[in-house]
Amino acid sequence: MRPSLSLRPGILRALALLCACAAWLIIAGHVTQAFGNPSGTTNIFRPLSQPAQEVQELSLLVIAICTVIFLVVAGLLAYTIIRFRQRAGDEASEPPQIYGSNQIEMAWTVLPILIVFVLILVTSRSIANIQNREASPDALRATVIGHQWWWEIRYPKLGIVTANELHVPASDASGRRPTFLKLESADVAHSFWVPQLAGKTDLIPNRENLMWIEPTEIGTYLGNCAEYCGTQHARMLIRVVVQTPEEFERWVGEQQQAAAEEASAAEGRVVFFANSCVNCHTIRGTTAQGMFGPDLTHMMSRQTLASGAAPNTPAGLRAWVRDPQAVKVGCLMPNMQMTDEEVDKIVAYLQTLK
Ligand code: HEC
Ligand SMILES: [Cu+2]
Repeated sequence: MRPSLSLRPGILRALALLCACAAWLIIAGHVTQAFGNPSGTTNIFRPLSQPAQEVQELSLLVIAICTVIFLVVAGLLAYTIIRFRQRAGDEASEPPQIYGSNQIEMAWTVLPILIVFVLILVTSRSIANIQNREASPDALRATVIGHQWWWEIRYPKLGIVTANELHVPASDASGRRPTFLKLESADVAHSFWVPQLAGKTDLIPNRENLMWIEPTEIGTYLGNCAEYCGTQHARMLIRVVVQTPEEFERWVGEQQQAAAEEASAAEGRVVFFANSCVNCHTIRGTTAQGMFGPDLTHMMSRQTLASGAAPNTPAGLRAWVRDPQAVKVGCLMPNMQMTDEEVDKIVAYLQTLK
């Protein structure tokens, strides 16, 4: 007799339904996140480079082992529930009461230990493979600094500073060209995550973290900040542009040059330097040396504005300079309250920064 249970089947059923809904929401949320956008460019199950491939192989093995365990346990449970359920006329007689079994106890102690041991071994092997990779002296090195809510990208040896788009050469038959990244933060914790290239690595204030990538396919890879860092965390997107070694060299050459000085943009330059833009932005070769916002020396070479918040088109740029708060609410560039005329002039100037 179980009066307390049988009295409230309605409540129990409602609770079970609630749990099922919660579980479904959590699973659905993870699946949508994993499969992200339909083109698959942020799909964790479609790695295109080391170390993401190594991570994926390990994950598939772990998922496979867990699936087998789940099927065995759930199968036995379902079998027991159906086979030994209470049938009509069972009330009177209690089933035979058995005390334990040493064989079964041994089996369910030893088997899990073996499984966990295998998982520890394969996981340590993958971690070692990824973390022990040494940079050759001539390897490309870049520093990525997380800011609320954009990425500063520096190539110290090459003398390049840019933002939000990391350019790297592809490895191919002619040579291996891994890029070693030093990750830092200017404010709060962020996390660098480009799913098709590598796992996540955090950017922590007052700390240097290291990671490497070695893409082999030309293309643009998309990523996100993966550690909640404030209002515009969701629009702190990162692009990794993988180029042939020749294209990469050309890009390096262009980025190393000082800013262009085109006569047509003289008026806009005056407005830019008369405003406090210079306190937050650097334009190399000029007196603008601000470090708070992205380096604008070659900003027209970038595909997007404000870390993927808007496309880098004349209209997008105009909207941004007019009122960044309308494009990326809460971002750390204030509305500069400029007249239409001033906006036009500044945008004309910015467009010469190729
Ligand atoms: C208080 C500091 C500050 C001032 C002043 C400021 N900016 Fe910014 N600016 C920023 C920050 C921070 C960002 C990055 C915002 C983000 O992505 O969240 C930014 C982004 C930009 C970008 C996009 C760059 C890119 O590649 O994504 C442009 C262009 C820009 N600012 C132009 C200007 C101009 C023009 C002025 C002057 C009229 C100006 N800024 C004044 C802080 C400032
Ligand atoms: Cu972030």
